[in-house]
Amino acid sequence: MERTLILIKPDGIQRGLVGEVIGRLERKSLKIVGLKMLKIDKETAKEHYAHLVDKPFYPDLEQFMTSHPVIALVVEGKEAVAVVRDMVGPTNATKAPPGTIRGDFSNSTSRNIIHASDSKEVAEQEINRFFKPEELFDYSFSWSNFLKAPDE
Ligand code: IDP
Ligand code: MG
Repeated sequence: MERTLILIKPDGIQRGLVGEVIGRLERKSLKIVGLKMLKIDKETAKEHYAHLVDKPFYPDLEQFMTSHPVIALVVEGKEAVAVVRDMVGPTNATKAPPGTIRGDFSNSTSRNIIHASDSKEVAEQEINRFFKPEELFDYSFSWSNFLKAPDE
């Protein structure tokens, strides 16, 4: 099973879309194996967005991503990296198709609700960047055990 890292960015939290985003991931049969709220420090932002530090919009991106909390999630499932990227849609939300998270909820390139790892290799690095091993959970539920649970 594959794992990928998701960040619900400050605009997603501010606009009340945390439940919507997590609900979509759950309904796609992606399993939440890690979840927390955190504030990203500038050093971590530079590492996470290393491919963008020379861009003119980087100062705004760093300021935005480090001035407010984000929600970080690790989800697990079949082809999770590609499946989640498809659910997220393209970076420029103005061009993102309806049905994608960015397409449905944003009309902006910089304030586009969500981050998701873009390859398996990057997913592994990003999961390690934001989660300690003990913050990730390996679990499964058995329906028959639920039925056996004592109610009184
Ligand atoms: P991604 O989030 O779709 O993977 P990246 O190219 O990795 O896209 O860019 C990371 C983030 O940087 C974007 O989600 C967006 O918030 C911001 N960003 C990327 N390109 C631009 C731009 O041209 N203008 C403003 N912000 C940008
Ligand atoms: Mg990216």
